[in-house]
Amino acid sequence: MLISSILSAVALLAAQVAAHGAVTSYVIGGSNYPGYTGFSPASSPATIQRQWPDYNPTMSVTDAKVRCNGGTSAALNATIAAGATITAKWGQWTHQQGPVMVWMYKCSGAFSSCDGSGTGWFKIDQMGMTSPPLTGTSWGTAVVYKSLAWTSTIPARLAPGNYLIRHELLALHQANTPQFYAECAQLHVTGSGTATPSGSYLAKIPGYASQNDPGIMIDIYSSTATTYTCPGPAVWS
Ligand SMILES: *[C@@H]1O[C@H](CO)[C@@H](O)[C@H](O)[C@H]1NC(C)=O
Ligand SMILES: [Cu+2]
Repeated sequence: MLISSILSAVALLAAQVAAHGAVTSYVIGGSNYPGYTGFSPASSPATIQRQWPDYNPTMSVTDAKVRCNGGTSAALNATIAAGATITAKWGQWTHQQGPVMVWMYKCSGAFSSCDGSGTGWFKIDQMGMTSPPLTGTSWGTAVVYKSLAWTSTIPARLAPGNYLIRHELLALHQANTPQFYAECAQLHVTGSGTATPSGSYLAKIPGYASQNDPGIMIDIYSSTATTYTCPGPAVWS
């Protein structure tokens, strides 16, 4: 009896750990770029992705870990042309309520000294709820649940340079208990674009919105809202 309750407690814990996820690879121009696998310190081969410690959610928009799930610079970078697509892939993902938000950040120089600090992050893509109810599955994260992938286009007019790309899943399935899942990778963007976002398109991470933002602190089970607004700035495209 005692042993069986311990065993079911262990099984429950394992299920909870398995109930999270992280980006584990990228596809750019038909090439596959493995992401970080295994928990840090790194034992996997060098990647374009900043390493992350575990699948656990970050619970606060002001936690430093929300930026790149704790990752610091990676050894590699991938070249991508402005206007081309990048697909992020998740090894596993289980939540279907909440937005997907894809962000970029222009590094001023080498990736090794690019930490993503300051008000330099901008969104290139996002999907919140496309139709109610809030408890349904018409959400960006439901697309990731079904396909374990998310494809975005690098804006064609974006100026070339070294950029971080950050894929963020915000899971809202627990009332007033937001869960942030974000990983970053290093991209060398090429092309003849000349534009970079400014002003209200830019945010700092952590802290791109208030923890009390209605898109973050929400009880999807008691709210009667029929629309949802993603937290943070508008998409720059
Ligand atoms: C990006 O990777 C290339 C090799 O693919 C390397 O030559 C280059 O130095 C890297 N860029 C940075 C800024 O680390
Ligand atoms: Cu989870």
